Amino acid sequence: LGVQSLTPITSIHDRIKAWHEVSGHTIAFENLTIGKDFERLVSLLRDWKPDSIVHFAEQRAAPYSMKSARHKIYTVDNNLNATSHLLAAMVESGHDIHLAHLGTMGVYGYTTAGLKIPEGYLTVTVDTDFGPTEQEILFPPNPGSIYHMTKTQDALLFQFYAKNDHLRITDLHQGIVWGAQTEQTKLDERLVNRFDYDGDYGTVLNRFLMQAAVGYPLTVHGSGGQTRAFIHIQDTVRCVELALDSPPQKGERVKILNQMTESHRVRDLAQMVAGMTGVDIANLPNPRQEADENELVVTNDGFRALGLNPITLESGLMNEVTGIARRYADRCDLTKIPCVSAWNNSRAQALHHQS
Ligand code: USQ
Repeated sequence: LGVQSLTPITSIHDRIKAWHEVSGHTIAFENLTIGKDFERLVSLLRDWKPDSIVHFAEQRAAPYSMKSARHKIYTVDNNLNATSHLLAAMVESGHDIHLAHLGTMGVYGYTTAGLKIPEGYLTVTVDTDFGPTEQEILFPPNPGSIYHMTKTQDALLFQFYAKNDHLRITDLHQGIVWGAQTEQTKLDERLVNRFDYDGDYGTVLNRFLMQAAVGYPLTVHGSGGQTRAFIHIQDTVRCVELALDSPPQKGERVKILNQMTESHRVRDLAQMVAGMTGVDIANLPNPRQEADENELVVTNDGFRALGLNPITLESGLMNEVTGIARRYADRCDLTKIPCVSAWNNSRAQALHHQS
């Protein structure tokens, strides 16, 4: 993409060294491509006998996945092969390992469902010849991008392996992450997180906070009536920890947890950031094929019951993000801010007419 994280990211070796210096803990590192190096992956699992695996090994950006045919195909190949290899390797290793996978709230779609989005499963009543019967099904998948679609397909792989091999699997349906630092990354500058601000990898609230820091009008797509689920990055790591501490039992169905703490409309976020900083708001043609306006009410009872005490939007934490953005503003390439990956031809034409 010709763009880098706003924050400078040191090599993995320097990061591991920094973590050892501040915490005394040692993190081992093996460089292999999940989805390609199957035999090495199996050996790794056999040698390490892990209690748990946290699976983050997927292309994670919706706009990137929609950039061109090549990007669509890459995203499907990369994401589905990673999950498929990992599950097959877990069986092959012969160890009882708990898998926690980073999924997405986007598997549910954002059409106003008229109901509170449950945690993965939906109870439905089906009319049969013998009268109505109740069933629990996976919430109907409704992805809005190729990236989100790969996560809905991951869900089927999980269902199969949990049923057939009794693998223990937790799928974390995460909302949009915002914030820049966790308690751990704050300990040393070399541990700072990536901060993607570009139109493909940047996510909406962090982009708005960064745009405010450099005086760039906030890039609201359409009316900004899109409602989405959000979570602060500190809560992301807390949720992963809670999920690992409460794995499903062998033979249990896939455990699905909604990893989000609050829902907001894009235009409300823009107004909040503009109110805090005085930056202008620009309503732009939407490059995405998505509803202009939607409601979104989500259950997160699973994590609440496990002890999550949600961090919600507040100006102190938002100022922390703008502070970081200001600090590294000289690394920003303003030409990379616009979202230019269009979902289809008509969206591309609308972008073209505007520019
Ligand atoms: N949007 C704007 N202006 C921008 C950027 C985005 O109005 O400058 C709008 C988008 O059109 C969309 C919403 O904000 O309606 C969210 O976009 P996003 O880029 O923040 O989030 P999204 O593409 O949905 O994907 C991100 C992560 C992905 C994660 C997902 C969680 O990249 O890894 O799975 O959030 S969720 O959205 O809940 O599915």
